[in-house]
Amino acid sequence: MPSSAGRPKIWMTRRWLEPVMARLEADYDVTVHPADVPLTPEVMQARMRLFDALCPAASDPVTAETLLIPDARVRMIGNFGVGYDKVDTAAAKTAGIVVTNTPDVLTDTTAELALLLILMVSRRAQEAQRRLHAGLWAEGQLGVVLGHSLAGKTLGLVGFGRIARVTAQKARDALGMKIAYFSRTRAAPEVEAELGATYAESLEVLAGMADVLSLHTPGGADTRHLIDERILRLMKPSAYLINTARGSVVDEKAVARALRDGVIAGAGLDVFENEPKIEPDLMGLDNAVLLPHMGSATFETRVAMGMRVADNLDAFFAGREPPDRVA
Ligand code: 8YV
Repeated sequence: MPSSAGRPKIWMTRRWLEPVMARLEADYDVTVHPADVPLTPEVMQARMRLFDALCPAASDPVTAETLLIPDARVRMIGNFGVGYDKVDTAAAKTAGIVVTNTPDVLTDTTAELALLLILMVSRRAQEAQRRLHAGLWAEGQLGVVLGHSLAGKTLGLVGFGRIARVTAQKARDALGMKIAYFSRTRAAPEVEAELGATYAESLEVLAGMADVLSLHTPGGADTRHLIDERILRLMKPSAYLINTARGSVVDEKAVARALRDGVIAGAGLDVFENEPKIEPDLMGLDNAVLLPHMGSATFETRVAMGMRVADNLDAFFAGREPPDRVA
């Protein structure tokens, strides 16, 4: 699609990495939204009238209010992320707008981040680093920043999709952890056998058996506050909670209380319900490792995600079925 006037017009809510921008700009008429202008519904609606496709990040809301305007020009949403809970897919279907996501390319990277959080929390790396920066080198004082070993401990996965399975495989192979999981649909026996994974009959059972409870469900209404005070109280006091899925899956105030009161031992959280705003009660706790939603944040993966969106745009505008269509 190199020729000028007829090129599809695409709008990106933020600038992607240069190799992706170069590819998109070669084929499309690309507009990048300025970082300092908030994405209000009015801004989104105006862009719906001007462009052929929108490319939001996974955290940008694309609501019914935006999608259902009567005079929309947009025909496709190329979501930059595997999770698309911020796109109202029911409204998109009603409006006849195609939605795509970016599966597979971020699976390993997000699983790596889950392992990073598991290791940081269990070895109290953040607390130790804070002490070091404060000039409190603790090496000579046995017992000052003691963590807990992971080998032989149980990693309990909530949800058992691609990222959960790769997290399980890495935790088993690299850390010697045992694997258990709960999901609405039980995996095939050969999948369980390959990972040595035990199926827990319920979330409650899994919460009670896990030394590390790691969340891998989609976001959205169905999983909102799945991890609440009741579930936290079923966990072992020595257990850790890890969330690389979506902030909405946990009741953050309940997690902060559980961390403060010793109901659980620690938490590693990469995602937050109202990100980039963080629940104030979670801030400053030594046993809460907080990261700014960086599960997919490597150069290689962010390029691959952008290329995946470009593949979907190319297919759509060539009149083919986009490979990663979700609505
Ligand atoms: C975001 C994500 O896409 O893939 C997802 O579901 O949440 C992330 O990869 C990324 O943070 C950019 O917003």
